[in-house]
Amino acid sequence: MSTIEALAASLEGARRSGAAIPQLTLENAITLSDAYAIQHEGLRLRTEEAGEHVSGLKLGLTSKAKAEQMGVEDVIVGTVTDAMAVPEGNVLDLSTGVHPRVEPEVAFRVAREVDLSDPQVDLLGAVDAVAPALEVIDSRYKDFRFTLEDVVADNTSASRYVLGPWSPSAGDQPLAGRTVSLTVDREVVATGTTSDILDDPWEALPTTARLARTHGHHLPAGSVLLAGAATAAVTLQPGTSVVADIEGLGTVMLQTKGEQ
Ligand code: OOG
Ligand code: MG
Repeated sequence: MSTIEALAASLEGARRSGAAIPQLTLENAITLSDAYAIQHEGLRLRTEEAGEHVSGLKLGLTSKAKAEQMGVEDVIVGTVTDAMAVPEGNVLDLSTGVHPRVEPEVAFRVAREVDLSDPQVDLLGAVDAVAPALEVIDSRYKDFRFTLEDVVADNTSASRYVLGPWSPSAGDQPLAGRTVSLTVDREVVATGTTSDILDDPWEALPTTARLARTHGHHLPAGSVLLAGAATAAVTLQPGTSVVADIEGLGTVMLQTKGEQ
């Protein structure tokens, strides 16, 4: 059994080289708590050693479509950094990725600093805006296959994200029941509804607070929370234009380039 540090380093190596590795759980007995320790060590490599800054948190597997696609049922949490944020309008170069996929999401802005270790934390009350988002996920494992513990260790496959326009929003704005579509080069490739995200995207706030408290995640002021995909993810190809449209919230676009 390798150490937490060695396993985190092998995932980070796969991310940097673009060469997928075997699932950690094939050779190592990893508990969920070990998996989050590996995730946190991977984040430490990216922040303390590589100078990235935490820009928010993300939930994964909050929709049935995603749970079924990946064969993993539990909701998971990961961390995103400023290096993962792709400003809308920038072209994402895919030549350094492993096997990226894209999925449509709802994002929340958490305006003020919150103490996620506090069981009484009012994360919902700290949200001041909502936006359509695209998440690029890129598993560091071969064939994009993993167990719950593998994907948690791999920071929930986090790779990149793009945010659309923020709409000011307090917790009372209805967000359930809105149609979501994902379009690649003007062709609709996936559709769903925001109700697919935990029945209501607002549920992402208490869910994040609970998972963050259990697994030791933090959120600086002004950070983003990605609530999870509403549809299955779609393989991202170079030289394409991807748009997520969320009814009433607007659209967000990502353009890609790179070698096929
Ligand atoms: C795990 C990450 C899932 C989501 O929105 O459900 C996720 C994966 O599918 O690789 O980000
Ligand atoms: Mg996602």
